Amino acid sequence: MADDKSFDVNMFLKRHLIVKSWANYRQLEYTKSELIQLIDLVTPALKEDNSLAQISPPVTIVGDIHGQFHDLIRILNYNVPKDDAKKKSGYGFCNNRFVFLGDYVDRGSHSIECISLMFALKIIYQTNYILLRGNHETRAINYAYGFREELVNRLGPADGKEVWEKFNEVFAYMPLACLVGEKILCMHGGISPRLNTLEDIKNIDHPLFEIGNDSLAQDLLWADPTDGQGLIAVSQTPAYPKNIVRGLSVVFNEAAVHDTCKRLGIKLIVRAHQMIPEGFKFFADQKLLTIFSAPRYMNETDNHGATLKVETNGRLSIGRLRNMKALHPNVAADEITRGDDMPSGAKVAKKKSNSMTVSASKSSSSSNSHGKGKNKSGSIGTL
Ligand SMILES: [Mn+2]
Repeated sequence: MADDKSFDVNMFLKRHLIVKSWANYRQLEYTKSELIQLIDLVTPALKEDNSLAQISPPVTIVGDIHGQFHDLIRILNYNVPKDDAKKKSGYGFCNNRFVFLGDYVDRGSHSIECISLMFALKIIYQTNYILLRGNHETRAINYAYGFREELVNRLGPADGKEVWEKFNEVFAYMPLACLVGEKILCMHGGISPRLNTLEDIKNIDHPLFEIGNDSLAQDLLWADPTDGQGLIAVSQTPAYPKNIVRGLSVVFNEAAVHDTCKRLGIKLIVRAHQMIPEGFKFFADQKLLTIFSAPRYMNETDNHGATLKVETNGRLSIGRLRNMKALHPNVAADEITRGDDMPSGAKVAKKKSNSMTVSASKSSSSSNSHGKGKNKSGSIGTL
């Protein structure tokens, strides 16, 4: 337990990175005081990113984490050259650049670890880490889906509620979108009929304490591509009908993606927000990519995770995280269908899969592994 009076963010970070055995891993201990000091320190760093953050390649883009702390550590360590890792006492990833697409909390069992580690990295390596806001970094959602409960259980009712309030205050400072190398636009959910220019994102209030209904901010956090079925999806006209699965925001068709890319002068949209069995999925002639980075989501689905690496020369490659443990044997089929994070019409593989395939090759494909045989990456082309 840390000494409350002398919060040291470097020591706090270190505590999250030294895990002797994942087999016996339970959880870190936190005090109200250190979490509040962490939040106070990260607030100005997040504020500086504005509503539309910007970062240059090389950068790794990461999708939903959802309290899966072990998988977050795997992602951070992924593709760190061994020499680099040694030089920096095993934390070779710290100086690498990342854009996280939000949904750090809820669902999984270690939301506090995930968001705390993210904030510590943001404080220490401010310009290397862009932490976008997901729909779970909003009060009504993380009240209901686990984060508040975890804080109350681990800190006690009074401190837990106080820290939960404080976290939700700082979530308002997280940027809603990020421009990577001026050609890739990232957000958690999707595009919007209210997104006409990049200025529209820059003009959103920052901090944003109320997302608002039928707003650009709500669509950036919540929208989904249509599932490819029906007339709307194949229409040549941009369309943004109501998002029935989520009960708010919109879905958008392929024409809407092409139209948005053209108007904003971007080549690719990268978003998260939907569990994808393979960890990633293209839409609209590879103009939109969904990345989901929580393998074996909630220990219920057999999905892989994925990240996207963008190189300085525009080369894109998918890093894939295999799911690791066996499925929980007592999962009923209906338990895996959750409107909140489930794409409509997604096929969920329920059987255990041990094979890794590198797919979605647009050009030549290569694979390499730095993850002790557990992760693989595959080139998917160049911007
Ligand atoms: Mn989401």
